[in-house]
Amino acid sequence: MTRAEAVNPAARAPVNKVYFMQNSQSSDAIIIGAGFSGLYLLHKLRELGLSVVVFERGGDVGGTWYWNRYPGARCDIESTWYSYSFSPELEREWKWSQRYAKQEEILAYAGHVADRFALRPFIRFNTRVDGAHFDERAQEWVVQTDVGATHRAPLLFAATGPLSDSNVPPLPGLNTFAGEIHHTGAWPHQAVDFAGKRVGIVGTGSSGVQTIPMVARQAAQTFVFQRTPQFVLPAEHREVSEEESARIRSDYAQLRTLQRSAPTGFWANPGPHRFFDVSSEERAEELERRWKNGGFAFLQAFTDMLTNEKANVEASAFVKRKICDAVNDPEIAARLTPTFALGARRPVLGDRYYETFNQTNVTLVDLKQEPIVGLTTDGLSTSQHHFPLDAIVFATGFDALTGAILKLNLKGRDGITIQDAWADGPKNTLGFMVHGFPNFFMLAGPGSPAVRGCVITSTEQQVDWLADCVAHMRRHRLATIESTAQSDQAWVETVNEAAGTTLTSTVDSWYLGSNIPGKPKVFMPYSGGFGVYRDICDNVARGGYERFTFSKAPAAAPAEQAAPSC
Ligand code: NA7
Repeated sequence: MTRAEAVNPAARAPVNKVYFMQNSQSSDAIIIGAGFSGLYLLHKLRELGLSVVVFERGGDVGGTWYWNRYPGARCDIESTWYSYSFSPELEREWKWSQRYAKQEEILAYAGHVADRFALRPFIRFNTRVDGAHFDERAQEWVVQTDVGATHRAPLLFAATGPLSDSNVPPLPGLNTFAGEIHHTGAWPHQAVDFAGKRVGIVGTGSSGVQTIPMVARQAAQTFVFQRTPQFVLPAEHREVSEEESARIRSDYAQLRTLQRSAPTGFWANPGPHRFFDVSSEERAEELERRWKNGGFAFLQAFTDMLTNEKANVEASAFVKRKICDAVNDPEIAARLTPTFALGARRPVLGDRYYETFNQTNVTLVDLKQEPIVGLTTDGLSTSQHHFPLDAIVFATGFDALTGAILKLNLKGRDGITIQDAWADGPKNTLGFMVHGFPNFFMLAGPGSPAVRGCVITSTEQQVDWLADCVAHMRRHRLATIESTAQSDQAWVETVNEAAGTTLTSTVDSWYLGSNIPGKPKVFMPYSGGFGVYRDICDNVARGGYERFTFSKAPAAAPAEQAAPSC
């Protein structure tokens, strides 16, 4: 008996032809991506009785956790929240060992889910989708993969991940460097040995902040090339004891209610007071308490800390003092200190990040003072120095939210390409659909709230909504669904309005696409909060899927005209 069969008797049943035919080139639905959203979508569509095939470019399930194997990789949301909520049995049986799960543990969890719900037989691994067009006559998507096969299905879902298209800056001389080059988002499966080496790390976002202390422990010399300093809050990693794990698992029903009530999709103990409604001593005490406990709860110490400018200045000053305390050299501390408001960019959780810069083998290079001019065979040059290196790590992030979808090379109705449709930015309705692309659905993409908090919480809601929509179409014999041009435009405006109420629209970041040269600068994720988004989606469904148009499936041929069977 396989592991899957041991945990789930359903896995012992023969693969049902209603769902999937191994050699068939067509199915009811195609899902691109077997990360967390793709896996749950596959499970839901199978429950509806659809035949589904999933194409996954990686060799296993897990999406971002399959690719991001760099040293120190972990989730910055606590494992209690960063997990599926759709199955109480799954919640009871899976034990997280750490407060913030490491990449290996999250990958193991994704594998467990795939086995437990018998999902693997429907996934074609190591298969990249290179193109897809909508065949209007057949009302089907025709999908091409890099293994040469063509597959057809009426429904096409991009579960391609919001942060999956790695951004390697096109630096002059990139191909001439003779040493090793790695990107954090496409890390080798074998451990990379940096012992005794001179290593350059470009980028100080979440991935850089997690990688840098780990590399600095091993490498002879570590050069950190920083373009924008971040607010790095202490994570305070720790093991989860047996008792704590048992308590969490037995309390999940209440915990999920709390989680769904949070605008970010995870619960971070929001404080009840406004910043200036308590004394300065009480404020300092509360900030200190939350700093010591670690995590994003620090940002929720007071209700208006990220919206009231004066409160934000004080809270930012608190963190800046912590940077000065942690870093011995005041000049280095100053270079590590952000100049934007706390919360204007998604803060980063770190583990003794600032202290790493006290190590004598670590050098901070400020790219604002001396930009990179290019790579040579033996290293990296800035406008002022040349740094001989044995290895370069690009922790330079992703072409977020749109990169992976654009690479699908979609052609919709009348031959319109997704590149044309999104020339001025990713227009869409509710983050789900794009006008001109019938029956093509997105998860965790532009217009969705996923990256503004816990991606799993968000995509579970999105999958549930989409599954209901598919069930509605089948019930009413509807062949296609498509968003209208007006509703796409209206959603872009809603996304912009919601962004305008936050600090995050005020500074450059990947939310705006400003990390990718030439990308339209448009605020992409929906920032109005998970609960508000859920209500909007539910109202649209209750209103008979207003904002979308449907076409009817052709009536079934009368029995006497049916083709004779052999
Ligand atoms: P991020 O957060 O996009 O960070 C990328 C980092 O790389 C950031 O410091 C960038 O500086 C830097 N970067 C990007 N391009 C360049 C070039 N050309 N030269 C120098 N430095 C560059 O990606 P991560 O992988 O760290 O994290 C992604 C998300 O994963 C994160 O937000 C969490 O949600 C989890 P910049 O800030 O653009 O000046």
